[in-house]
Amino acid sequence: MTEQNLVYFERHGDIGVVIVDNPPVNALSPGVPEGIVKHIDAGAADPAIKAMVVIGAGRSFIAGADIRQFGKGRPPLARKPYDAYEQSSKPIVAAIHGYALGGGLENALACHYRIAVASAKVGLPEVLIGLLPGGGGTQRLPRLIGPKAALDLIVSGRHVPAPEAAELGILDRVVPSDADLKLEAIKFANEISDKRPLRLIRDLVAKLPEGEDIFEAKKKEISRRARNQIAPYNNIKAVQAAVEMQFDDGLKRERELFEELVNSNESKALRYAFFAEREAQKLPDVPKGTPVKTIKTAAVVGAGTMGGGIAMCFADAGIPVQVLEISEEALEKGFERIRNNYEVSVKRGSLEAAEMVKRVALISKATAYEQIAEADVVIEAVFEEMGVKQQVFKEIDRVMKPDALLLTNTSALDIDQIAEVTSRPEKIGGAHFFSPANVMKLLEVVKGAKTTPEVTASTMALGKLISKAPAACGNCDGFLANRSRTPFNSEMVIMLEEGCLPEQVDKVMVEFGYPMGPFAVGDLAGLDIGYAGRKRRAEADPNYRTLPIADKLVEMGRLGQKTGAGWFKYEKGDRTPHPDPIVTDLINLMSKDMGNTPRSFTDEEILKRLLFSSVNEACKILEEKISYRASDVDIMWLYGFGFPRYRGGLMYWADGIGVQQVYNQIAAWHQAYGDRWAPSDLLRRLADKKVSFREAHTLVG
Ligand code: T1G
Repeated sequence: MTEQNLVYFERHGDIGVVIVDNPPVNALSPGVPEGIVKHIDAGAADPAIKAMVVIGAGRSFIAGADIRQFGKGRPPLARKPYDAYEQSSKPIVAAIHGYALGGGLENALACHYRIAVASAKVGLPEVLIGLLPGGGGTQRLPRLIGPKAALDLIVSGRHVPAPEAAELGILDRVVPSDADLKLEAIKFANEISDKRPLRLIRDLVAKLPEGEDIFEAKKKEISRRARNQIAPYNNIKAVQAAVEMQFDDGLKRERELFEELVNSNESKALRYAFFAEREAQKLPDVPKGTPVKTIKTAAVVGAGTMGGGIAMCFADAGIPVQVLEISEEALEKGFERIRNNYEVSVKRGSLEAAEMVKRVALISKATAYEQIAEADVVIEAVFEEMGVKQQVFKEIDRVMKPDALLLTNTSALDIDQIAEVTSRPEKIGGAHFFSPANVMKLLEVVKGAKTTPEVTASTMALGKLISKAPAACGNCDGFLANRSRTPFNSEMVIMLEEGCLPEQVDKVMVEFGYPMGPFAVGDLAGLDIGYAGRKRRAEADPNYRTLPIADKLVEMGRLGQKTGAGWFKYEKGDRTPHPDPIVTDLINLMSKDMGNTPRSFTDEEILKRLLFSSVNEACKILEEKISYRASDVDIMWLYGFGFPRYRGGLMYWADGIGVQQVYNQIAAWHQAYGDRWAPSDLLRRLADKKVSFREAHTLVG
């Protein structure tokens, strides 16, 4: 698209309107800033124009710089929009709908006034892609709303709804969401057209609150989640510059701090993850534009931990949801758990009490299948046993309206075996939530053999509707996420047989960036869950590699936090995992009984033994076409297993090491440990042809 039709100008009386039209989100792609400068400068020089409005065409204001352009060595702009706005002799109003994010909000902050519709959101989310606001946002926002409020927005990267933005002082006026924004903005421009002096944020002073070191406090606050990262700290330094320096010096400091980030591995990985999440929406076997089912009401069968969490996802999205349980007692227990979950959020301050009341009111009880018949979607979330699930599906098949989505939350069981007991297998798919369902963002969308593209597309759209990160896969034991994780779960226990200890493994993985170590996670989830899965697989596969140490713990009644002891021991009321000499002795004893001589492990070996085993399994999953592409594996690992986002994802991280090196190491472990380490055929071919994991699907055909 040429500059001409990316940004154009309209006259409305003596108000000039500059319209940015770069679908889908009006990113500041090449030609857009140039077009803005051209029209603003022309309007400022035109005697017939007394004020101007900048507005976005389509569904949004400007959503920020074009993230795809970073790293392409784009020459700096001859003249920036921010300078054009501030040097204009006439007032300029930024009119915001949809989003004003990053460079978009920075454009608005350089204007003289800001008006928005109530449904709009603004923010400086650059830290989420490992950057910082590089268009003056770190210097203007602290001057406009104070350094403390600015620090919160810039370091969190959160989107701020227009009403809150007005309260903070970012917006001068908020109009109803259904108002004609252009008209309102023109009216506002007429009102202020003669107002002088023109107010510029650069002329304000960012005053620190008395007696508070907000910067040290913020560093302390983020220290755990910002481990191993630089962007959050550079954002803090940039805001500090707004307090300590003159505006233009602060801009220079902002630029220096930005340049430190733009080519960092952290930002490249975070930008990769941003696009991987969007790439996951593109399903090669589901044509673009496949009709999706509109979801206005939902039902969940099962009021257990998962069922309750899933119901909360709908309520959080403002969708009425029924929860069906045959027993009143189980239903009440489920509702109690839902209320408790919300109360925890209210206590933590992340949810207003009034909002909790609204959401709880959206969740209703059902004790008979007939009551949920009219729901647009039903999600089965009952006990993980095939017979039980098939019985539920016979019932929902009997009662649900013909065009309802019938989804199962099973984490591993065969979707086709569930679908085959119904009269409409084509309407059935998997919607696998991760525990806790109301918190974890991943939604694994599983296609059965007969699942239609419409059902898959509708389930993916449902995922976005309830603010999840959906990613699709085919049907196999464990689907994509859990199947790719299974070798990791085995390898971590097998290493104990060789002399490693749970606390050493957990330390390595926490230092790598996981919020919790895998053994502590097991204790949190409950060790009996994995035990049942291992028993099922051992029955099905005589060659299944059992994990005697893990089984022994469960047989000793050490199920994890819920019994006060598992891999670690726990003091009453304290979730902190403590190494337990009983477990150390058990490991040493069983390792000796296996004829092993305990040896030491380097941190690198521990990390690669765990992650390479899953990379190899992911290659098998890609080879079997259960997954479309490696970046979907990354989405599963980022959102399902807490893989550190600033490392991009499992396959992105492996690419950082190199396919050949990964292959060589796996081949060596194949020699040392036998078949479980046999390199997948696809991995061998990738190494032979020097193809990256991210391009692996090109060899799958
Ligand atoms: N650059 C390039 N492409 C973008 C983009 C961006 N900033 N934002 C979205 N897209 C693409 C996206 O990949 C997808 O493409 C399509 O638009 C729809 O997006 C100088 C340095 C605005 C909340 O971080 O948060 O400004 O898949 O599916 O769910 O200081 O997009 O269709 O091919 O996400 O409605 C700061 C990033 C940049 C905002 C809309 N801005 N975008 O969500 O749609 S750095 C951001 C979003 C910066 C300055 C600094 C979301 C959204 P495709 P979507 P959505």
